[in-house]
Amino acid sequence: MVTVDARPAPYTFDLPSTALLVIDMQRDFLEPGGFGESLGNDVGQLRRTIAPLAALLADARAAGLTVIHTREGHLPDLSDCPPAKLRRGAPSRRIGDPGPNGRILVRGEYGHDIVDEVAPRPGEPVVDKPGKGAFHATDLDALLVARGVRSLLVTGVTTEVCVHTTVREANDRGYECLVLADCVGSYFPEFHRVGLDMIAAQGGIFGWVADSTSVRAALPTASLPRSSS
Ligand code: C5J
Repeated sequence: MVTVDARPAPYTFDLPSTALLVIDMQRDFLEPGGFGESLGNDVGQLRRTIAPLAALLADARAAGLTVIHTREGHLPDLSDCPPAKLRRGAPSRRIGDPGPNGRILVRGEYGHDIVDEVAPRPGEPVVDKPGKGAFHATDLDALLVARGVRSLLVTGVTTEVCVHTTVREANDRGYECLVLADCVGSYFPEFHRVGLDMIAAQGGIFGWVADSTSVRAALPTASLPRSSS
């Protein structure tokens, strides 16, 4: 068993029943010309997650941890995109519209794929999801059950949307989620801070929060100095 410092209390997990979940680290959210920018967001806000997540991925892979990626997006005919989602707001480009990285938030397009720095390795499942939550209309739960996973180290974007929705879904399904504060990001620094507080408040109502350095130091293949726990 591995124990790391976390809010609101230390978080304990064992490697065989733990997965590193990497949520929606897609060009559509992190690079100019995609879905995030079309909504008026400064995509630069999310890029600080890339370096710590790449370092965590390297240590997690070396430790043999299960790594699972997700991508938010829709079929080319948009048949899996609820009209309410398609019509919402006043973006400069809507889902399915052409953009510099291909059609916005459409599967198979360049913008829909994961940024190079944290790209999936062969054998790592990539779960395509039409919604904000990674359990909705996907086989993520079956995939985790098949691997005996009970604990999730949660990373990706954005803190208050797809990360939060997924953590809430996971919590209701009995998974214990540790959200890694430096590896999740929001276009809104205040939403990021409060989003993390909401997870850890009330005795950890949805889960735990820690920095990735705590996890990396505790892994058996640590490239950081081992923690005392
Ligand atoms: C959003 C996401 N923000 N991955 N998606 O629409 O958080």
